[in-house]
Amino acid sequence: MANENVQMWTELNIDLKSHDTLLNALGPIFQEVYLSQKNRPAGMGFYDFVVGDIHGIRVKELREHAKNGGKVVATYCVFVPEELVWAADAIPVGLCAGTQFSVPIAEEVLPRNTCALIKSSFGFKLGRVCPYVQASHLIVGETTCDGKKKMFEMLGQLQPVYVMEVPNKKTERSRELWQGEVLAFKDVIEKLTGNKITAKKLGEAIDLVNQRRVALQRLYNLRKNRPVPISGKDALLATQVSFYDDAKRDTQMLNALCDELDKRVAAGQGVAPKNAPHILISGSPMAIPNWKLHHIIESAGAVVVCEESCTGTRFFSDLVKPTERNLDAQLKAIADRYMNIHCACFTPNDERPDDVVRLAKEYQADGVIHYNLQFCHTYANEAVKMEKRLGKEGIPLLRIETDYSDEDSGQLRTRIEAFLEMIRK
Ligand code: BJ8
Repeated sequence: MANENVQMWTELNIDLKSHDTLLNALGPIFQEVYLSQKNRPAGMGFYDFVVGDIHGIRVKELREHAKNGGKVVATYCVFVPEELVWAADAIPVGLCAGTQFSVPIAEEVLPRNTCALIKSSFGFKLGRVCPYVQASHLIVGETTCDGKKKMFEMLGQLQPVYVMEVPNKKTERSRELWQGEVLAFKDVIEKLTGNKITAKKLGEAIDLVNQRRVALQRLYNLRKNRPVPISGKDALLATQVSFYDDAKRDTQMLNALCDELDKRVAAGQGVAPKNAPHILISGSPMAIPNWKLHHIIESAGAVVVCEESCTGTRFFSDLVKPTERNLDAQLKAIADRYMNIHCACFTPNDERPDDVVRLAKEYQADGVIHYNLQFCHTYANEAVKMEKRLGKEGIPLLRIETDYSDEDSGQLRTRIEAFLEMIRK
């Protein structure tokens, strides 16, 4: 198997030496952050397996698909409507870029004062260490932030890239622009795959993705219980895996995990005492293996019960509304659903603080930690607004700005412990 993988990675033009270093570093981190947890749901065994074989079976499945004439479409943002990809019999893969490993590689080209997510993404391609990037036939970018926009220009010199224009406002004119973008994306995918997207295929794809969203909603709803039946780290991992696993299998595994959590809740069984502080994290997405903040919070005795982020509620809260099976109505429903993602790239974006207040109440969070990646101006700015808004609501907030390195871990730990001490009173 290991040899099979090496052969596959070689065919994908992976830098094997560098890739070995990456995988060898991941094992001990996963052991420390995940496998050391006590009283985990048995259903997490699947996710442990997925991480243990992170560049193995799934990449092999994508390769098989490609050998049979199928296409793989990689994305970096939850704005890209994956339904259109599935409907053309292609496979979408949400690329993760949560490791410091690829940051120095990117810094040889990109300005250092670029957010870690962008640097990590670009470093994966430049360093040829990610088989998912290498296995994809098209990378779909978006214009959500300036750093990404310019990075996609450079990425386009190394691999085929298509960029969707995400509007910055939520006006009627912006909605029209976005509908046009969704339509244009349909054409791009049809051209790439040679497959026509029909109303029947699109209807099936909408159902497929909606079912996964419903399963994630179920998982998150279970986190509203006290004691909470699953750690924030485990829930985050299950969400992160949803970005690149097969959607049908992923839905099944999520529902199996939720069945187990239902029983835990009925038995009053949790991963932390009832009085452990419950924390809501709001802000930038956390891609595998960015588990830093959750690990610090949960090592300090609190539990993360919700993430208002694109690796959290923004990924699955809204479904594509059911429509009659006709392409125009379906494409409009898709465009509407995606325009409702309250990313900080929008101005104004008052819906996001509203969401955080609502979620903090729904999840009975004792405090909110606003997390933004260093050099991400949109989320850093919204942190200021969030602080004012939550202050008015009497919800304690801690603002954290960090990157993927471990350099500030000690300092973060001290600040988080002090915050937990304050909300415990
Ligand atoms: S919809 S949050 S996934 S853009 S952290 S790269 S914004 S400088 S990640 Fe995002 Fe889509 Fe929005 Fe979600 Fe830029 Fe900020 Fe970096 Fe960011």
